[in-house]
Formats: sequence, structure tokens, C-alpha cells
Amino acid sequence: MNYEYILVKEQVAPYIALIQLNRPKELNALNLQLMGEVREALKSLDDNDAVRVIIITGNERAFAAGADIKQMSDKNAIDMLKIDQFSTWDQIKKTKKPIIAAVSGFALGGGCELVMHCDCVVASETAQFGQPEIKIGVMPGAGGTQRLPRAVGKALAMEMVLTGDFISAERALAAGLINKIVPVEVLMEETIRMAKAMAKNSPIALQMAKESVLKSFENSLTEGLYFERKNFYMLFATEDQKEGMAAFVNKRKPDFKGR
Ligand code: DAK
Repeated sequence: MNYEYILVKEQVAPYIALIQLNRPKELNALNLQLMGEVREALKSLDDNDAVRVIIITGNERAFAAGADIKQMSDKNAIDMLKIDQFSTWDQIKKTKKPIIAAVSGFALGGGCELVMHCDCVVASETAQFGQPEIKIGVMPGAGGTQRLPRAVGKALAMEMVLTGDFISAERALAAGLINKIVPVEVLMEETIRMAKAMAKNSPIALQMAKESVLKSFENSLTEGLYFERKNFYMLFATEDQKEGMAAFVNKRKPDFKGR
């Protein structure tokens, strides 16, 4: 596929794909075309057996400074309804493989919400996170008011959503929004290291485990435990389960095939 606003590498390391947001002059502002490209790339990587983990990144200055304000500024409510951006974001949410965000610089508004669609987040020391929509007369629209409190708790989520102020990588780490902070020069190396630690596992187990953890945000505990149990049993139907356990017993490394 030829994309205009993203760069895609299917094998940045074995089994690991990379999507780089690439609208640097606009700080990777997420216009409709860019988001459509992200959706298409994720769908295609999700369907590709040679990919087990996906990384999304931006550049040193910005992961993404939010939805494209210039593109939205003259729209009315009906225009927004018709554009139906939610179908794009819903598709991102449906990605079965683990996604890691590698964040440097600004992750704001839709950029912060895109980060929260990812499963893990590696940030550089320069990363800043925020939901500044309130400063331009609106509010988060791609999950910010729902995912942020789940990630960082009510107090900080309210502060970020109501003031629009940004938080540093350090504060984001302390609050549980991100997994780790690394020097900017090694952001990709460290993210790939985390991706490799995932990718060496059974891709089917990865998918089921991700799905089960995400269910915990939507279900009651009883329903979630039931869902987890079904997925756990289902993994005993895979060759990868036989391989993983045989490898442990025989003191060798497993060779998972995704079957
Ligand atoms: N949109 C469009 N252009 C942007 C932009 C954005 N969000 N952010 C930055 N740019 C552009 C700037 O206009 C500037 O362009 P030129 O003037 O050079 O043409 C260029 O990028 C560089 O930006 P600055 O000159 O402003 O750079 P600074 O270092 O001075 O400031 C900044 C960096 C990130 C603090 C500042 O640019 C800024 O405040 N940007 C806006 C941040 C923001 O408000 N983000 C939230 C946008 S609203 C939905 C899905 C998603 C959303 C809503 C609904 N549905 C599914 C329905 C999301 C909404 C949002 O994200």
C-alpha cells in the first residue's frame, strides 16, 4: 500500500511491524486521511501471520498533537456525525495483536487517545501527555474521558481534561499511563526490546491474553473471570500450548507456530 501520511515497515525486527505517523510539519496532527491510513495499516498487519506485535510511533518532537484542528474548525455537528470518525477508531480498538506506542514529544488530544488505544507505552524523557481539547471549546471525543480515568484515576484525569494542562513522562509513569521512560536516543531500541519479549510467545496466546485483559475494562468481575476461563481452555486446543509446555519440560526454547 502507498500511504501519504504514515510509513509502514512490516518487519522492523522478526515478527515486529512499525507504523510511523509522518506529518512532521503539523506535529503529526491526525487528519482524516492519516487516521484512515492507520486503520488500513493496522488491519493489514493484523491479518499478516508474519507479524505478531505492532509498534506505533511518531517522531522526536511529536507522537501526535491531536486531531487536525484546521480540518475540524468549520464543521458543524451534522458534518461531524456524517464523517463518523468513530468507525476508524473502533477498527483500531479491534486490532487483535498487541500494539506498543513509542512516544516522544507531544501526545495530545487524539494523540493521547491513540496512545491509550495501544496496549503498552514506552516514552522518552521528553514525552508530554495531555487532553487540551477544553482549551479550544470542546472535550475529548475518542475515549479520553473514559480511558484516561481508568488509566490514571479520577483526580488526575479530571485535572487533565478540565485544565487541558500537559503532564510530563515522569508524572505519566507515576500515574500508570505508561510503562517506562527511556532516553530519546534509545526509544525505538527499547520499544523493540519490549516487542521482542512479547513476540517470542505464542501469537494465539498473545491475542487471547490481550482480549481478556481488555475485557476487564468492560465486564463485571464474574463475567470477566468466565471470559478468561474460556480463553484459557481454548488455548489447550493449540499446538503452541503443547509446544510451550513440552519445551519447558525438556528444558529447551519453544518454537511457536501460531497454530
Ligand atoms: N491540528 C492542526 N495543526 C496543528 C495541530 C493540530 N492539533 N497541532 C499543531 N499543529 C500545527 C500548528 O498549527 C503549526 O502549523 P503552522 O502554523 O506551522 O502551519 C505546526 O503544527 C507547529 O505547531 P506550533 O507552531 O503550534 O508548535 P509549538 O511548539 O509552538 O506548540 C503545541 C506545540 C503542540 C503545544 C501546539 O501546536 C498546540 O497546542 N497544538 C494543538 C494541541 C491540541 O489542542 N490538540 C487537541 C486537538 S482536538 C474524535 C477523534 C479524535 C478527536 C475528537 C473526536 N472522534 C472519533 C469523533 C480529537 C480531538 C483533538 O485532538
